[in-house]
Amino acid sequence: MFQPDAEAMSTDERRGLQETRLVGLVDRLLAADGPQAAALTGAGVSAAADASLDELAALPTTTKSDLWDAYPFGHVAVARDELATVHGSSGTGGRPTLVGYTEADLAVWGEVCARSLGCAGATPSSTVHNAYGYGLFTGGLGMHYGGRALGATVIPVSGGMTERQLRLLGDIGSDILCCTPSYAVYLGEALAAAGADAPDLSGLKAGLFGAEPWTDSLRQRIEDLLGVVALDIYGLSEVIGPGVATECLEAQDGLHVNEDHFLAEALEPDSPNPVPDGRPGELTFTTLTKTGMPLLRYRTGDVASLHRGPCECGRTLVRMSKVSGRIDDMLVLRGVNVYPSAIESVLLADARLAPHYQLVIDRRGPLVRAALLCESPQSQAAIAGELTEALRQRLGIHLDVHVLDPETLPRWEVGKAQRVVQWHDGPAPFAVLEGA
Ligand code: DLL
Repeated sequence: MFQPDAEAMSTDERRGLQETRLVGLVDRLLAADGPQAAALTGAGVSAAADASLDELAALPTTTKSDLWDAYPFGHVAVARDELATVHGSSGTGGRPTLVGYTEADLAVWGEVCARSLGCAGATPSSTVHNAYGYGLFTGGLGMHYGGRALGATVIPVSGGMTERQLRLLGDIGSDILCCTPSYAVYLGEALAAAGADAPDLSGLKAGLFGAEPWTDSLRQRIEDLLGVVALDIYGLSEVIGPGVATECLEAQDGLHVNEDHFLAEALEPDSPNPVPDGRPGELTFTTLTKTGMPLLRYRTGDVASLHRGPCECGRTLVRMSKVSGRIDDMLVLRGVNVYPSAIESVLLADARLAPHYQLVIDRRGPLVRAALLCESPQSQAAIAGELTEALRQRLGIHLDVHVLDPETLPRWEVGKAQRVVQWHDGPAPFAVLEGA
């Protein structure tokens, strides 16, 4: 553990810390007199002492559209010259979101990302191969600061140039790999394709894969391809970036949320109330210690459940399940609700299929239809039939399944995989769907 005092703190002591920090946060928000101060006074909280953890559900929530309404810097709570840097997300299908960080925020970010690396077994003697993109995206620099805070050696490779990545991994002998899960698959396939010329990656022990949803089935594929323990790391720019929550090497069972900095709730849809622990809800975070752009009860749109109780690694932090999807990604197919991740699980249970797929949501007619495009070198018609049946039996949905030749579907060497394609009108997004 990078910070055992914080990560393994007794839950009572942590609650006391959270309580104090919540009051401090509300104080900062009221003093900043921005949109969240208006929401607080609107909810009857005009003094920081009025806020308490017991009454958390009475405090206002914040949404992405609140951030857009105050774009770019309306939620910044310090003088502009106190901002050390700005990151953000390009907002696939939406508008960009910008997040300002003070020096203090950057220090916290380094610490929580160092904790994530610690979850993967990294130590100051580790070498971290960081293939998350460097730039406005938080993945690259966040894990970079984490590696530096840990005292490890960071290789700032960023995304792309796969052949060079493999060579560096072998030559340097890095023990920790950081990248998206889809890129981990890509690297693993490139390694397998290199055959006898493949570099020796036996030094690689664990990977921290995140920034996009992925399933336990994909974990298995990555572990087989790269010979690493594959761990999930979660985060979002608005809250800080990577380092919000991470799975541990010991249990690989739920992501430990750094809740001394990011108070976690799972909320009922369209309601300020939490769901019971263990049930899926909308992940919502309060940034207890942030100063640049602190957020109260920020609704992430990501769906997961929270679990309390001891973990074999010794951390006492609340754990979140893997993210099953984003609220707005949920598909309703003939009345059945399903997240793309459930489809991924069924697909990857069949070892004959490659871990690449595209889900096309055909919204041209009154009835939403969906097609699943995947790849296999063998018995394509038979596999398509079996997969259609497996999806019907396990998820109760009907998809038009197309099994294509290997290497036909898109790959993402840089950035996040876009597995779901919306088809509203115009030509088919993939030739195989022409005439559908
Ligand atoms: O993706 C931060 C990050 C970088 C996390 C590197 C982990 C590793 P954004 O670009 O703002 O920040 O995107 C945040 O990505 O709301 C989720 O929908 C999704 N996401 C991030 N991590 C995971 C994950 C970074 N482990 C959005 N599982 C979030 C599922 C994830 N979804």
